[in-house]
Amino acid sequence: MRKMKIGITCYPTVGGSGVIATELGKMLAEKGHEVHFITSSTPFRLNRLYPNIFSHQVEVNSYSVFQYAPYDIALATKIAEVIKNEQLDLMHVHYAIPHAVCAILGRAMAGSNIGIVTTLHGTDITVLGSDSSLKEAIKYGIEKSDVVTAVSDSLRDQTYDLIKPDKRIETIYNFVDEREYKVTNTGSLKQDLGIGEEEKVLIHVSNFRNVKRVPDIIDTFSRVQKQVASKLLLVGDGPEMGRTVQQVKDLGLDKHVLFLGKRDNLSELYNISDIKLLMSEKEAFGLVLLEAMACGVPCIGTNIGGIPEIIEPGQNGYLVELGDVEKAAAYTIRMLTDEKEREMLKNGSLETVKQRFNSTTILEQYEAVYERLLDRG
Ligand code: GMT
Repeated sequence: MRKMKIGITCYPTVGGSGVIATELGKMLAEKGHEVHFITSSTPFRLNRLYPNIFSHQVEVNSYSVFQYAPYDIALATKIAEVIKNEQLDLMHVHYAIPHAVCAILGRAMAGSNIGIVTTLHGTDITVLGSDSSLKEAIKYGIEKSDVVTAVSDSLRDQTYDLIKPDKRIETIYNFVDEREYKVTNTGSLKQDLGIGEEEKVLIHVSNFRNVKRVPDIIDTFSRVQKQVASKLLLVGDGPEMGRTVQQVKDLGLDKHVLFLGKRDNLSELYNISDIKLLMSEKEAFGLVLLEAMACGVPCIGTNIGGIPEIIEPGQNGYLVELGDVEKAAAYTIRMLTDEKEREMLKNGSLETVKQRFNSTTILEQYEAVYERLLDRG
């Protein structure tokens, strides 16, 4: 395998796309490639010094003459600068807009012909794709990229339906860093969080946006709690948090729901959990499902987007239709009370990650894409 100089642009803050871009960069660097992150701030998972990873920060200045700071132009300029100064072999950008469009502009500014790989993660297609002020830019970003990947077949198909690009899109699934997400002993964590040894633990992790349908999580838990002594861990924060707190109060669940906010130690939290819930109305993939499964936690999710490409009913969890909290509660209660089934689903979850979403295989798929681009000359 040739050693390459790879530029990566993503949203560096918390979020699945930022996690995947950063973990990919770290693993590529571990394999000897030189990785240049070109982002608005240092990616949050880039938490230590890596000798062959470089972070180039985009400076966005505000000017009183402009109503909005020109982030996209500043990013394109930075990409051009890094392509030239570092002699990059290719750019891998996450999100069609603005990142693919910025990379295309940056490449032109640099007078270069390096390959651009664009990975679609969901929101750019399923939410922004129906915004007429952005649709043409998304299509342009996709069509002018050299290779376009989507994180699930569902997202690939939705992109064809919504954007209708004249471009082949290939699916490369997300992955987890198995060194971080694994079955571990968490010592007294359950006790430290005030959870009784005999109590079961449900977990939901998200950015509490509308699309995550957090009220369905609470409604499901409220049904479960009546029958099984249990606690619900809510991890993350976002625009729907206020409403969630109110709903928990209204249902008298205050003592049973733990609001943990944004956390880094997700692996430990999964390791004290029995079931993971994800009831979204839009979800291109659902990286949090993989992270949970890698820690041996079976999942219940909606039959939406990429979720059915991860959850195999009866193998590693169950699927329910959007909003079907009755069914979600029934499955949860069964899984929590039937030790044998839970053990079987736990093993199934670990197997899913190992067989279909392991980092070695996914990394090789990205490297094969990069090789193809370099061979093109
Ligand atoms: O889910 C979010 O709101 C965050 C968003 C992001 O940009 O990080 O997540 C998207 O990309 C993740 C990584 O590929 C996927 O696991 C999520 O399913 C996807 N979110 C949506 O499609 C809503």
